[in-house]
Amino acid sequence: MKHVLVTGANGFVGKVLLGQLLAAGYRVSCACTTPNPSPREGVEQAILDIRDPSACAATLERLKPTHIIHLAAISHVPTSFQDPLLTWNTNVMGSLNLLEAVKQKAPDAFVVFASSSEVYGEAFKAGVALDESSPCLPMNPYAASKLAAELALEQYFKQGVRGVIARPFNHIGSGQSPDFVTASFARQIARIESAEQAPVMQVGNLEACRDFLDVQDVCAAYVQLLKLSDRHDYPRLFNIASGQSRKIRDILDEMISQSTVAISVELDPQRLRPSDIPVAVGNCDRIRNVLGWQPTIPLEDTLASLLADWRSRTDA
Ligand code: A2R
Repeated sequence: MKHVLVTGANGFVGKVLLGQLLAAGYRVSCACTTPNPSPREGVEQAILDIRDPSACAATLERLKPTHIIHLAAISHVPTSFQDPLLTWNTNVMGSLNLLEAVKQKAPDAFVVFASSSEVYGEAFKAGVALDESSPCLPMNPYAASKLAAELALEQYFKQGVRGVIARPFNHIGSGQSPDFVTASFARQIARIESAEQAPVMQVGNLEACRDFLDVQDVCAAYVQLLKLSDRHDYPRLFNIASGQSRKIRDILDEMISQSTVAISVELDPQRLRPSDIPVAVGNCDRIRNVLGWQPTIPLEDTLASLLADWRSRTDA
């Protein structure tokens, strides 16, 4: 039976991915820095800090996964500016520790590495949908660390490790931290509707355009990428994108239109990123052609469920 180990399983993506892997019939194990307070039935847990090489080796030796989806990372761009050492240690050295452990303890395991569309950085200034052959010009420590991890991974691929690199574009959905834009909007709307916040929405750059995907669609892509392990020949790198660019102002308008109260908007300079790019959009032809994957969830539905999630929370 195929046995998938998910690192970073307690994170935003990991929680959704575990459900999809179980539904697809995989045996699933998860590696997390702390025990999951509500563990899923049938999922084995390993406590693992990927910055610890011997712990990575011991985990892989014990679990012997056939597949690994490596999500564990410092994933928040502002955090990568505040704590670059933590970011590089986790995203680069942590990935290297895991790959060394794969090489030694589970050499046949197939690795799906969750990189990021952020690696394209300055290349987005061309204003066109970028494909996997576009230049990578990272504009922040997070993006640079993901690109460095990709380079390391490619060396392991050359030495016989099997796997692929995924570059997901902006994925959103229930459970995402309000440090990210759509979750921040949803949280504020929920708080305004319950009179916990004045009816003024604090926003950052609304003019930026981004390629948004539902996290469920991104996880479906990861699950499909696992199937490449049955093939001998496959591309090593895949964009996971919708191919559509949406202005953040339009997303805000859509979410406010779904609100039950009148809301005004105020610019918060602290929410502006130091090196923002006006338009980021991805070309997803490769994953569509190779695996038949395409996004299935309309953005409006994702935004509605995001809002419903924040309205239902007592800790918003
Ligand atoms: O900090 P924790 O305990 O919540 O765990 C986070 C985990 N993580 C680590 N795991 C093992 N060893 C470490 N040193 C370590 N540092 C962080 O990675 C968390 O559960 C997970 C990342 O989750 P999120 O920040 O929610 O990221 P998200 O959105 O789920 O993204 C998944 C992946 C990341 O690699 C992104 O860079 C990529 O997709 O695009």
